[in-house]
Amino acid sequence: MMETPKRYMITSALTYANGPLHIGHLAGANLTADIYARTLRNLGKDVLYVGGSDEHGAAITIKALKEGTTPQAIIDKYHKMFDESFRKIGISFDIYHRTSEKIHHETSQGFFRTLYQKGEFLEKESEQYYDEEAKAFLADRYIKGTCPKCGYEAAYGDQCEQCGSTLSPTELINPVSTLTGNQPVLRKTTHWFLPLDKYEPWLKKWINEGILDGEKVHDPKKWKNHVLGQCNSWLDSGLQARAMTRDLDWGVDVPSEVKGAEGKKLYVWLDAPIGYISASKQWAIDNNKDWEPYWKSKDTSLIHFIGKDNIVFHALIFPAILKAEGTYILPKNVPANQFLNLEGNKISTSRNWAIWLHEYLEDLPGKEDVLRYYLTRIMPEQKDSEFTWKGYQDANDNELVNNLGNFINRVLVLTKKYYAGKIPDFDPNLTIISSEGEEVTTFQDSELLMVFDKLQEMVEFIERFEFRAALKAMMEISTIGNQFLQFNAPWKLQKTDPDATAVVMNTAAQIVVALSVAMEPFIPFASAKLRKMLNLPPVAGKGELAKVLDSLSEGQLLIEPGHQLGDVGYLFERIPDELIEAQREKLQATTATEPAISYAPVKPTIQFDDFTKLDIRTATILTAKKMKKAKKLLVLTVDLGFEQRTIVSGIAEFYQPEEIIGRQVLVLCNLAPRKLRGVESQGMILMAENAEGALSFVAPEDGWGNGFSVA
Ligand code: B3M
Ligand code: ZN
Repeated sequence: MMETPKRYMITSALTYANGPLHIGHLAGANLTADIYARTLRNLGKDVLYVGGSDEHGAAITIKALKEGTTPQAIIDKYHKMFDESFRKIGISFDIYHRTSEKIHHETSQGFFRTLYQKGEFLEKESEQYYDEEAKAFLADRYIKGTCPKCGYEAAYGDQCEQCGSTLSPTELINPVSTLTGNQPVLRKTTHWFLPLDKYEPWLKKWINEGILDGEKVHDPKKWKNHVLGQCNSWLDSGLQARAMTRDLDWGVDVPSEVKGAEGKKLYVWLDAPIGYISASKQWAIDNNKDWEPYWKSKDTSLIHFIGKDNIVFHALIFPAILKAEGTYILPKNVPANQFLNLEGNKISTSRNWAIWLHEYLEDLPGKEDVLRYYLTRIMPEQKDSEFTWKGYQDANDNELVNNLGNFINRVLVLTKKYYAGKIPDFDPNLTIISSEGEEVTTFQDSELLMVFDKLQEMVEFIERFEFRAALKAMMEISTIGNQFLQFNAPWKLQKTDPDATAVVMNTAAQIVVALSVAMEPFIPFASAKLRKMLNLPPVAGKGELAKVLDSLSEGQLLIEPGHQLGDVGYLFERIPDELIEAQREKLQATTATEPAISYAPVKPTIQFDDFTKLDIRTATILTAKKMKKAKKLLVLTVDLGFEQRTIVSGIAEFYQPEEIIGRQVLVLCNLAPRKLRGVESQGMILMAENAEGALSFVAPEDGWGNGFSVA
C-alpha cells in the first residue's frame, strides 16, 4: 500500500539558456507544473516547486560561438529573460535557479564523487570523434549526421530531434563536426561510464511494476502510455553504459581528486537534473528550511514535468543516478507532454516559427491569463496539438468572455443593483429552479452540491495530470452558474418575488466565490482581480480550496450575507480581429526575413584543365540601356581593354542602367556568342545569386585595369 504523500517535490525541466522562451516551453514543462503546484498548495499540501536555467552543455557553447561571445554572456542574458518572462506569466516557482551557481557545481560534483567512491563508474578508454581543426572531441550537439532510425539528416550526437531517438555519435551516418563542418576522425580518450546495463533489471521492474527493492513505490497505471512506451523501447533494445563525462572546457569540473580529471567536465545530462536538488538546497538556505525530506523521505511525491524529448533522461538515467547515489527517492511520476505545433508547422527556433513569450507579454499586456487558458485547453497531453491564433481568439471570446466573465459579471452587477453590493440574506426554504431546470426547495438541494462535485472532479483530473479535463470541469462550474441564472431570471423575478430572488442571488454569489478559488491555478491574474471585486483576500495557496470543499460538503456558506463587495468591472474582454491579424502577420513576416537557407548542392568535380578553359577578364561597363519589351534584360557595352563588346545581361530587376555605368565587372569572354531578342551578346557578366534569386556583381576593386585574367 502506498500512503498519501506528506509532501510534494515538483520540478519543471530546466530550460537551456541559449534562446528565448516560447509557448512550447510553457505547454510542455512549465504551465503543467505550475497548475499542479498551485492546486496542491490550494489543497493545503506541502509543496516545493523548483525550476531554473540549464547553463551547461553544447547548446550554450555553440550559441556563444555562433554569436561571437562567451558562454557566460549567453547564459546571463537568457537566464534573466527566463526569470522575468516566467514571473510575468505567473509560473509560481518557489525558486528559479541556475546551474552555473557554485552550490550547483558543488552538489553535482558531490554526486560524482559518491558514485566514484562507491565504484559505480566504469573507467573506459574508447574511441570518440575528434575535430582536428577545432582540436575538440565531438559529443552531443557538437556532432551532426543522419539518424540511423529515421533518416533525418541533422540529428545530433545525443539525440534525433525528428524521431526523438537517443543516439550516440558513433551511430550517426555521415557524421560532421558542427564546429567546422569537417569530417571527424576517431581518437582515444578516457571517460567514466554509468553501467546502465547493470541497472536494467531493477529499472524494468521499477518502471513497469512500480516496485523498487521489493517495495511498491509508484503505480505504473498512473503513468502516461507514451512515457512507458519510450522507456520500454529503450529497455527492450538493451541499455548500454553511458559516459558521464566529456572533454570540454565549459561545464562542471570532474572533481580534481579523480585521477585523470583534468580537462574533463560532467556530462550535461548528469549535472542538469541534479540542478533540481541544488535549487532545493538554495531554497532551503533562503527560507531557513530543510531540503532533505523533499528528496529523501519516502513519503514525498517527486514529480518531474518535462517535454517528451526528455523522457529517458528523467525516467531512466536520472533515477539510475539517484539510486546509485543511494540516499534519494525516485520520481513517483514523469508526466511528459508531447509537442505543441503552431499554425500548421512545428515550432522552430532556427526558422523563427514561434510565439516568443517575452514578445507576447509585450504585445498583449494584460492577456497573460488568456495565453495560460488557451494553452491549457489545447495542452499536448497525449498527442501533439496545435496553437492557432483563431483558436486563441475563440477560446477567449466564447469561453472566457461569454461564459466565465459573463456569469461573474451578471452576479456582481445585479448584487450591486439590488442589494447595494451586499450579499443578500435569504430564506433557505424557498423554492428556486436548479441549473437542470428542476424546482428545488432547499438551499442544500441547489447548485452548491453540483459545484462541490465539479470541484472534486477538477482536483481528481489534476492529480491524474489531465489538465485539459480539469480546466473543463472548472468551466462547467461557470456553465452551471449561467444556467442557474437563466432558469431563475433574477432580473425578472426581482419584480415579482424579491425573496426568491435573494436565494438565487446568494447562491450565485457562492458559486462565484467557489470559482475565484477554482480558477486560481489556471488563470491566477483573473482570480486575483475577482477576489478584489469580491472584497476577499487573494488566494494565497494556503489551503483555500480545501476550505471551500469542506464548507460545501458541510453545507456552509463561502461568503456571508451582509458581506460588502468591492468595485466591480470586467474580468475579460473580447479580442479584436485586428490584434489577431497583427500577430498572424508578425509570424509570417519574421519567418520571411529569416528563411531556412537552402544552398544549391555542389556540382560534380572538374579538373583544373576544365577551369583554365574559362577566359574570365576584368572589364568596365561603358553604356547600359533597357532592352525593349524585356523586363529582365539590359544591353551593355563593356570595355575589355583590348576591345569593346556588346553584352546582354539579365540583371534589369536588380540594377538601374544609370547606376552601373562605370562599374568594374568580370566577364566570361570566350563564351560562344548568342542572340537575345535580336541582339548578339558577346560574353557574360559574372554575378552571384543568393537563395532568393537576387543577383549581385562580383568584381575587382574599383580602378583595377581592364582585360586582366582571373586565375
Ligand atoms: N535543458 C533540455 C531542454 O531544455 C534540457 C532539460 C534539462 S532538465 C534537467 O529541452
Ligand atoms: Zn531520427
